[in-house]
Amino acid sequence: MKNAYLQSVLETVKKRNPAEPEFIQAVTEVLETLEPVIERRPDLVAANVMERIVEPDRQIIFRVPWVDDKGNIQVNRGYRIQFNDAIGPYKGGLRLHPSVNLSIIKFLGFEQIFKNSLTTLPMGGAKGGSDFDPKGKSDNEIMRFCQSFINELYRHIGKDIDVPAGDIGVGGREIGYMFGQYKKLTGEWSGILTGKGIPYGGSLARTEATGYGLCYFTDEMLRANGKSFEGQTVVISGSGNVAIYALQKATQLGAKVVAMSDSNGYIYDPNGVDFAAVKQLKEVERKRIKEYVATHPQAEYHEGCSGIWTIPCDIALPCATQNEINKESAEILAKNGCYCVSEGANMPSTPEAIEVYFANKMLYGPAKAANAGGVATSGLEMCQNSARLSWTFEEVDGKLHGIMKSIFAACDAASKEYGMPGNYMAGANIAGFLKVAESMKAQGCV
Ligand code: NDP
Ligand code: 2IT
Repeated sequence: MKNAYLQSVLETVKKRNPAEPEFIQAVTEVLETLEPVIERRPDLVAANVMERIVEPDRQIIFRVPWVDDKGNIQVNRGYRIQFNDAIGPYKGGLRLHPSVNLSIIKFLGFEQIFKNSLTTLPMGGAKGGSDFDPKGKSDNEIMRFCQSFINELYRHIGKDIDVPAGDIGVGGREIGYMFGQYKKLTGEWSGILTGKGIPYGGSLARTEATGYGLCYFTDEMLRANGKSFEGQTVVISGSGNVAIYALQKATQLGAKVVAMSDSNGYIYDPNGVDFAAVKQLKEVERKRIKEYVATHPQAEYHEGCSGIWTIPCDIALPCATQNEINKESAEILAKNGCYCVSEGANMPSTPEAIEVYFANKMLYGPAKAANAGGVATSGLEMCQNSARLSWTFEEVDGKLHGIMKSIFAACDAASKEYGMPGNYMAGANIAGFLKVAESMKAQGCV
């Protein structure tokens, strides 16, 4: 990065946030790709948009005490980072995982600004969560944790202020408990969370949206480059919400998905992973992916999650977590003939892995564009709640498909306009950034 202004912004970020490697990683990637924009737009430099956009509007950190089934009081830390509301109310998921810390929530909140801008819907960027580990907890413990989390968070959210949703460890069950507690505390029925159950204001197709959207985006990218999912071998990491519906849609589009994983290990099924079996195992029984081989004897299970990238494939869809593909894994993917990596998870590729993709001329679908279907459909849930009606599955899925096509078109156009055709990472960052930057400039120094 040669631009002195961007260099100084990055230096400030590093100095202010020394213990936040994921946040610095996300900011570095965005600033590097915005260099050609900044060179053309002295007005944005004059408005000091960059230094403002890397500093969250506010960071809320709070104690979450809850009583476990043995009667002991446990304490976790809760977060909500309201990063930027230039184009709409704050919007973004909640993550419950023991690895959660300020750096992780800030990187996710920062990415969410540009992702939400790409959806074409009016949503600002935010993220939240806690270092609470849902694994092995009873339903009652999950409920008590969620209620305590909302006991503090409720005062910071609102349907026109900040609308959280799910992420790792947060699905329909958790959203239900949080929604109930918000209603209890405020006495108000309001669309303050998305990913709600269908009987109480949820949107059809929200559960499927991130995985389906990932495949719609990837399909557009493949077609623009003379390829398609038809007959291709696909590897999908993770076996949670995003991974399960990416499996279903990729299979519907003619691909064979041969591997999936969780944080313990991965399965390889040469016949193609069985969608109904994985859905039952993970969504209903909440068991480990290892159990899949008990009912599918042709499949193999291997311990350790990074081994999944050694399975030869044409297309890789990382759908688990950040930095799950490092340089070494990317090199193995490339060597085995993988020509496309498209990201369902947020920031699943390390910067060194991304360099490998470009060096090998692979198609690369960056997270903030490729996985934007989830939050886009959350935006559609908000529309339905405001209008007090509900659309059919086909209607929502059709809108989602249209949005993913428009996101690819925007990334493609920006990559060409700024002299980097085919670099959809730069295209996504530029297209997402410009709308937010124009809005910040127009709204003055706030
Ligand atoms: P889930 O909790 O449903 O599933 C997460 C999956 O990833 C599980 O299989 C989990 O395995 C695995 N995983 C999580 N953390 C790790 C880790 N540290 N190492 C290895 N594997 C891990 O979450 P989602 O499917 O909702 O989220 C997956 C990714 O997609 C995340 O990066 C999330 O930010 C992103 N995303 C989610 C959206 C959504 O709408 N849900 C929207 C856009 C992006 P295990 O069960 O062993 O923990
Ligand atoms: O990373 C993401 O975009 C999400 N977890 C979904 C956020 C949302 O508000 O639906």
